[in-house]
Amino acid sequence: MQHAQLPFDEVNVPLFTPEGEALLEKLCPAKRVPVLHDGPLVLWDSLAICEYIADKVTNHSLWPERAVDRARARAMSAEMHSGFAALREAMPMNCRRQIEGFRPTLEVQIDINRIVQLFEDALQQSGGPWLFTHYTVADAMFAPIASRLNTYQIPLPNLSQQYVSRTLSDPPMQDWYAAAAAEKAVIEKSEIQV
Ligand SMILES: N[C@@H](CCC(=O)N[C@@H](CS)C(=O)NCC(=O)O)C(=O)O
Repeated sequence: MQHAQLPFDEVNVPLFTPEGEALLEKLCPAKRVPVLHDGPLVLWDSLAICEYIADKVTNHSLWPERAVDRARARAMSAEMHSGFAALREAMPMNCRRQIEGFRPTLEVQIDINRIVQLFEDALQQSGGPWLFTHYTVADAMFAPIASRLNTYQIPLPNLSQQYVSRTLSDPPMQDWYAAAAAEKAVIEKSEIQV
């Protein structure tokens, strides 16, 4: 939404606490985050939220211009949305840590390899700096993956490494990291020990 230059207010939901559960009960029929409230609309899914925001933006497209690129960007976003279960389980997003000595299992390495293939193909075709030249929904969908690759210090080929660095230095991402640094809550099950 920052890339779309749409103003919004944020509600912090402390997940896996009684307070968080009460908030989710009030805010989201699916009892999950993210959830977007826009007037009477309650939108409870990340990809649907991205599509809605992209629909709202007319002169500043959040999807690529060419139909074939839009199709590929949508396939990438959908693959992210429904896939990479092993990586998500083993490498929870954790903005506040750098984890030394993390060793991916075979299943996690297969997810990492697929993500690297997606990044390298898109960046070679577009020439960067974003997956489809300018910032699109695909970059938003992969921002948490870029964060995980950084947190768990996964070695990457050059284009993918540059892309992860670019994502982490993006101003909205920096805001996300600053907000995380200011939080005190810890989700114990997401604190991976190696
Ligand atoms: N399909 C949903 C998945 C959302 C989801 O699983 N959110 C997690 C955090 S990333 C959550 O809210 N977990 C809270 C819980 O399980 O109680 C989306 O992408 O929006």
